[in-house]
Amino acid sequence: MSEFKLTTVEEMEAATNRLLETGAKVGADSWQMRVKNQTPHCKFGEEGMCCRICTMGPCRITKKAPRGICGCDVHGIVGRNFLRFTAGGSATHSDHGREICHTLHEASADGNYKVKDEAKLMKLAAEFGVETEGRDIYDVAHEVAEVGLLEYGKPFGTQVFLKRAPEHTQEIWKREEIEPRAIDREVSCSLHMTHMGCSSKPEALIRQALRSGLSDGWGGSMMGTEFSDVLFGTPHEIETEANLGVMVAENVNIVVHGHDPSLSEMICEYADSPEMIAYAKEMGAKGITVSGVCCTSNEVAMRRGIPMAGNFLQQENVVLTGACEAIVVDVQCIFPALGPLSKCFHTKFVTTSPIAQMPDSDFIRFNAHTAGENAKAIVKMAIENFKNRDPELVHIPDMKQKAYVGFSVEEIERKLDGVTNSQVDETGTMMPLVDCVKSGVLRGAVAMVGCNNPKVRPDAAHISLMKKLIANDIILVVSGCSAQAAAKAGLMDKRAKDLCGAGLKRVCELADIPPVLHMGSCVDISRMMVLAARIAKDSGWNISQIPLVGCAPEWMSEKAVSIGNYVVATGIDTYLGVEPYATGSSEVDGLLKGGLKDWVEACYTVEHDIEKLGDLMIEKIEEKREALGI
Ligand code: XCC
Ligand code: SF4
Repeated sequence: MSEFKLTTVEEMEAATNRLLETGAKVGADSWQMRVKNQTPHCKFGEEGMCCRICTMGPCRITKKAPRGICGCDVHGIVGRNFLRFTAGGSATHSDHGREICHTLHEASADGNYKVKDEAKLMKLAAEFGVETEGRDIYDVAHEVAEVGLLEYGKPFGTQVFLKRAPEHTQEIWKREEIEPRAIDREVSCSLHMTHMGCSSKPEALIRQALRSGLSDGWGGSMMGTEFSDVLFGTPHEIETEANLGVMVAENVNIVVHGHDPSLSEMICEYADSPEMIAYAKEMGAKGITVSGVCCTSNEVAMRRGIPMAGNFLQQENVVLTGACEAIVVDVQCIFPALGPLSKCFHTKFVTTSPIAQMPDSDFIRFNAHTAGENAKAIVKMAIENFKNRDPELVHIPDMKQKAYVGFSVEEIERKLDGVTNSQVDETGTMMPLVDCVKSGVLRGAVAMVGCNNPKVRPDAAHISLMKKLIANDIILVVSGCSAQAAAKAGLMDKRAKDLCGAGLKRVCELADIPPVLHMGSCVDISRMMVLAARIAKDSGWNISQIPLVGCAPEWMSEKAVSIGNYVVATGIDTYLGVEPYATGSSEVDGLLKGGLKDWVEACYTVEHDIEKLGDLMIEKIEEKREALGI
C-alpha cells in the first residue's frame, strides 16, 4: 500500500489552474473570471436592505432614507428577505422529497423502480399508520407514498416525523408555535407573510423562517431520505474514490450532477450493463466510467460506490478535462455556465428535468415511466460522443483519494455494535457513542455540511476545520459538498485516523471507521437530525445539551439557510463562515446570533476567520461538556 498523505488545497488549486489553461485555449469562461466581474458585490444586497417586493420600489435603506415608500423599516425588510430566502430553500428540498414520493408511488415488481429496502418500508408504514398485514408490498409502498404526499398539503395537523424528536424538543416547537404544518403551507405562508403590507415584525418573520425550515428538515428532506432508502437501499459502508482523477482517459466518461437519485441510479444501471460496455468498446473506448458532482454524486457514492469527481465549484472542471462525454444533470446547484462551456468541448450537456431547463443543453425529459429508455438513450449518446473528443485537449489531473462512505444512522449503529461486541439487535443503541463522549475519549461531534462559495477559499475551510477538529478528538459527520471536500482531501480514508487525537484514533480503530463520516447528500442532513434525536433519547440529555454543533463554513444556497434554520430550531448551535444577508438589521441579526437561544436553545455564530471559527466550536463543545459535568 502506498504511503498515505492528504491532498492539499494547494495541490487541488494547481490542478484547477492547469485545467483553466485548457479553458483559455478554447475561449471558455469560468467562475473564477466571473467572480472578478461581480466584485465588489452590492452592499444593499449583501446586508439584506434592498426591497423589491412591490413596484413602488425597489427601496433601499440608507441613513437618509430609513424607510421604504410603504414605511417599512430596515428590520422588516431584512426579516422578510431572510424568510423568503428560507422558503426558497425549504421549497427546493421538499419538492425533491416529493419527487421521490412520486417515484415510490410508481414502483412496481416489474417496473423501472422497485422496493429495495423492505424493512425500512415496513417501519415507515408503521409510523404512517399504514396497514401491512397480509398485503402486497407494492400496495403498502403506494399507500406509504400517498401518505407521504399528503404531508405536503394536509389541511390539519403537523408533520408526522416530528414524533421522532425527543419530547423536550417537541414541547419547544409547540411552545414557540413553530411546529411545521403541511410543507407547502409553510412555504406559501412564508410568501404570504412577506407580501407587501403583511408582516414586518422581525420576531414573526424569523419564527416563520424556523417553521419553514423545520418543514424541510423534519418533513420534505426527511421523506426524500427515507423514500430514497426504500427505493435504492439504505446506505452501508462502501469503498469509493474522490477527485477528478477518478475519470478515466481511455473510457467513456459520464458525469452525473444534481440531487435526485432517480435518474442517476438508472444511468449507473445501464452504464454497467454488458450491452453498453460492449458498445463502448465498439466505439473505441475501453469501458464506461460514471462519476458524479454535488449531491447526485453523494447519493450514488453512498449506495453504489460510484466515485465522486468533485463538489460544487469543481463542476466546470469536469468539462475542462476534455474527457467528459456527457454531463447529465437533474436539479439544483447546476451552473448555467455548463451550457456555453460544454460548447467549447465535445461534451454533451444533458438536462433532464422540467424543473431545471437551461439554454445550450440537450433536454431529455425524464420520468418514472420512461426512466429505463431515458437512461439508455443518455448512455448511448455519451458513448457515441467518445469519437468526437479532441485528444489535444484531454487532461485529467492525476489526483484522487480513497474514501469509505455510506454512514447512514443504521450503519453507524452497526459499527457501534461492533465496538461493544453486543448482539446486533433490531432497535440498536447509541450508547457506545454516548459512553465515549461521557468518558472524554471523544470530546464531541461536529455536523459539517454545505457548499463551496468563492467568498471562502474553496474547500480550504472545510478541510482545515476538519483537520483541526479531529486532532482535538471531535468526530465529524458530514454531507453535501463538505463531504466531498473531505473525501478529496483523503479524510475519509481510514488511515486518516493518524491525524486524530489519541481518543478519536482509538474509536476509529475499534469501530473500523474513518474520522469523518459521510452521511450523504443535502437532504440527508435529516439523517443527522435522527442521529441527534437518538443520541438524546439514549443519553437522557436534551439535544441542546449534547456536545454537538453544526457548521457550514462555505455555504451559498437558499437550501443551506433552510437547513441552518432547522438545525438551530432542533437545538443545535450552528457556525457559519459566510454571513446570511441579515447584517443590515441589528434586530434580525441579533435574533439569529443570540435571541433564538431563548426560543429554541440554540443560535447562529458567524465568523469569517476560519481558524477562529474552529476555536469557537471547540469552546462551545467544551462548554457543553462542562454544563453536563462530564
Ligand atoms: Fe449544492 Fe447539494 Fe450546497 Fe453542494 S452542498 S452546493 S446546496 S450540492 Ni448541500
Ligand atoms: Fe418599498 Fe415597501 Fe414596496 Fe418594499 S414593499 S418595495 S419597502 S414600498
